Amino acid sequence: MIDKSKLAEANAAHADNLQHDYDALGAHLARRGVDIADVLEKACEFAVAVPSWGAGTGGTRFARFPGKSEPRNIFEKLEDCAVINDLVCITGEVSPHFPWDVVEDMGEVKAAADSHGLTFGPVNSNTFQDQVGQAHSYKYGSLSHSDKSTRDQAVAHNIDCIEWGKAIGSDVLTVWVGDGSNFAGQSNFTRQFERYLTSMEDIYKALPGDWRMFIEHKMFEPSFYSTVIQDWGSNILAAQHLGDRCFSLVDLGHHAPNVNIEMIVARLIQFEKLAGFHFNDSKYGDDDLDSGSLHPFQQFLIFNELIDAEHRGAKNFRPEYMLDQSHNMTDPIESLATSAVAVQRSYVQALLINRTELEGYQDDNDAMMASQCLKRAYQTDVTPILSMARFKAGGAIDPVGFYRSLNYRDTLETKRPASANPSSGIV
Ligand code: PSV
Ligand code: MN
Ligand code: MN
Repeated sequence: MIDKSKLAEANAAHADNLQHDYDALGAHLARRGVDIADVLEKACEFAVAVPSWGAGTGGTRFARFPGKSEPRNIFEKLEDCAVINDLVCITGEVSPHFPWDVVEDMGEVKAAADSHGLTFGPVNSNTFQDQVGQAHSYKYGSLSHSDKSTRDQAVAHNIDCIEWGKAIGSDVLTVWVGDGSNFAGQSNFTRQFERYLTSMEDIYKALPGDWRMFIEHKMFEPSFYSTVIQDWGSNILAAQHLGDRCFSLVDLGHHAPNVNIEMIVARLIQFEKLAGFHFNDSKYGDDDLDSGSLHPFQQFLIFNELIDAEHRGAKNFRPEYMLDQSHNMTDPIESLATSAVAVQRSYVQALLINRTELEGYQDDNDAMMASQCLKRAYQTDVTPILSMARFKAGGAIDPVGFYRSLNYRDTLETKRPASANPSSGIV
């Protein structure tokens, strides 16, 4: 999507400084016994998927302020996702949301992605919204609804998602439902969860043998008193109930403030149920702010757990990384590119933790040194490694600066006239 000669020219202006900074960091890390080349290699292998719906300008329940030249359909979303990947080279996978991203011939969607060098990650179902012409409303729930016909409709939609997913080469179905209640006494918690599990059993049965199913928990919203899969407890119970190919997905924004998310991650890994992540940041709850924009230390601590699991050779450990953000104030391309790098940054910082030393401090109950051991990795500015990884992969040393120089949105203004409700569904 972007002009390679312009990119080469822009990179040339930064290349000498980058090499200088990279060499200086390399010398510093060498004194700590770390070979920067090994870290660079791992940084280059890192990947995080982008959500198709994140390419559109989001909104709140109060208003939506449409962005200039925002994508109006899956093909235009893929164009923007291709730009992001051209800039940062770690977002080659796109996670679609259905039915927002459904077209008559899903083969065309696959072909479009192929033409951009993109592939598809987990597919997401949507039974938190009514679609035009649907027979039964989800106002009072979907997979856990008291009415069987409504539950069946929600199950059928998830099975459709698997079919659409097959057509585009996905092998994961992520299920998040908004089911819950707003009044004490409105729903019987146990019967509601039983109905949810029965519906999920039907979906699980329809899963192809090489597919996995991810369940996403969320504490509140759209329901404000109770939510069926409100936390990792209900999530892992459901995943364990459903079977070996069902896992629990952690969306960083779906917990109460101050919850120890890294510890939840450790538990899910220990019991072989970690599906992966929807990365974003949050101050209050599901704010869908840019990843690492508020709590980069928390994100680093999560990667500490992930790298620890990798080191220990944890069983059934194959986490999928994905962003899930809603951009109301920034250009989604800039936010998604920046967030992808912020997640990669946490990963690279966590690679620098001296695990042998850390274990020693933990065994000796040396709280201060254990904390300093983590902080030493966290406080290392790994920017030169991240920039070098992009440069080597053919991306931009300065992604946002270069993107701005393209005036991308201006060039698309006639091709993509403003639309009040793009198919991201987020209004
Ligand atoms: C719900 O808040 C959520 O995080 C789920 O992942 C949805 O699929 C996504 O947002 C988009 O609405
Ligand atoms: Mn999510
Ligand atoms: Mn969310």
